[in-house]
Amino acid sequence: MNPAHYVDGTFLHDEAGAATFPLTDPVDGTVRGKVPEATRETVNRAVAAARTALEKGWGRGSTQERAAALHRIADGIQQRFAEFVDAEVADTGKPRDLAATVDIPRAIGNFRSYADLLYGRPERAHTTEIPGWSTGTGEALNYTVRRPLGVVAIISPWNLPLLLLTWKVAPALAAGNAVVAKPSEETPSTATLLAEVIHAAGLPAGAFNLVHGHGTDAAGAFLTSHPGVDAIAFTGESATGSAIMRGAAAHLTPVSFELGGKNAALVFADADLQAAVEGTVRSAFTHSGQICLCTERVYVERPVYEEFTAALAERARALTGYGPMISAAHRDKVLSYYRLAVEEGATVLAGGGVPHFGDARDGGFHVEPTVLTGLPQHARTVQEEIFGPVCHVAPFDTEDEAIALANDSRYGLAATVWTRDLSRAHRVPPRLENGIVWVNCWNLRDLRTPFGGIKDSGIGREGGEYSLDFFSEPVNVCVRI
Ligand code: NAD
Ligand code: 6OD
Repeated sequence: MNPAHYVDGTFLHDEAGAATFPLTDPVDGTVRGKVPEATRETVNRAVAAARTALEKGWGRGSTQERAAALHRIADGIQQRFAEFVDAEVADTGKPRDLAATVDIPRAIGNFRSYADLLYGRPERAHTTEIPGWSTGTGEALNYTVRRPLGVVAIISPWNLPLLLLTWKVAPALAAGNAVVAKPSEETPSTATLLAEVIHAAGLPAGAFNLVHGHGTDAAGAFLTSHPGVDAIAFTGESATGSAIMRGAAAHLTPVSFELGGKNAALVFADADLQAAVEGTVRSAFTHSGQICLCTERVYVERPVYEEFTAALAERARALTGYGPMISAAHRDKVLSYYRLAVEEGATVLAGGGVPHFGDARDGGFHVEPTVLTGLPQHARTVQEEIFGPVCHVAPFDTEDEAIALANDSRYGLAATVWTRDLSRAHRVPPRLENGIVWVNCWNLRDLRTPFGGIKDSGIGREGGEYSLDFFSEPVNVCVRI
């Protein structure tokens, strides 16, 4: 498929003279399509269409109407499930079962969970009455209503393209905003299918708009620095977050940021070691490490360090069927860290290079699942986000030391704790400087829980009411009695 912009209820195919860029298959490196590059004019049209949709009443309807619309979108994705899976696999090269069991079902779940949240709400959501007390002249009844922010820009990355796009689009629409979305230039296909589904679901023209293109000095920057945008929800690299913030500063546009991570796993000697090894195989190597929640630093209590490390390396060497890096550029970045690790003194226990398949995949962007040991805590390989199938394992001696090592990072997204000690399981998580801590599991998600990071890993929280809070503004109404 050749992706198209969707602006003001219309798909813009093959605009005369419009620039395009190639869509590459990361599995074998072949070019499989072309993507239109949105101009500033196209972005302006999308923002104007979103504003007009609001002026015509989108967002002022009942919560029940919007909930029903979200369910129709979820139904539409469900009906075209196989197409969505095909498109996600084609863009990312990720294993088919991952797209079919995580990405696309979660996208459906994103719409359904926000629809369900809306059903329970009164028409004037979040109404809180505070009767009987006032600093002024007489009694008053205070209550709070929430109103949508207006036109919101949504910028999403390539690693979980539909999951992370819908994770923002669903609550933004649920709260009554009009959306202009820009997916990653690497993964435009499921976003285009989503626009088709939203079109078929009967949302008014302009309530949802989609523009394709690059970020820097292109569609992403045109959108996030646009004076007509009332809020920005972004997932991607921390450095990109800084760039977006600079562009947004001129208009004081509020931001919600989900950024990078360098997530730690702490394996205590009392843990179920087999579960910890299997859990770390999942947390380090799922989607070839291209999930912001993936573990790149593992700290293991010394008595079980050798046994754990040997078992992890053996499992990593035995992995098959893994997908590629998203692009040649990202493959090269990950390989540069594999080389840097060796220069910094690492011992490579598994992987460390490029696999050879003897088929078309040798033209693609694969790297080997890699396990490293022997680096000091300050090594760049231990401190910088690599975003590939690689983790470094180091020993620790005490609980305090483990916590200090985990916290020694500019990032603070997620951590995993492996222990069978009930007290430790509750004692350690609050001391970890992260937005999310999993105990004896990884990436187990309840969509109503707060999701996000601290330090350089983000600003704000997503999920359930947290997203609805970001995408709406509380208004105090004070009625004199
Ligand atoms: P990226 O920052 O390169 O790109 C993300 C999006 O931002 C893309 O759509 C891109 O076109 C756009 N963009 C780039 N520069 C821009 C600019 N100057 N102005 C506006 N938009 C711009 O990230 P990526 O490489 O697509 O994704 C990988 C990164 O995302 C990793 O750092 C990963 O940790 C992070 N991530 C974080 C989370 C989270 O929830 N915390 C989730 C997924 C990915
Ligand atoms: O599961 C989620 O809600 C979520 N935001 C996952 C993010 C993964 C990052 O790559």
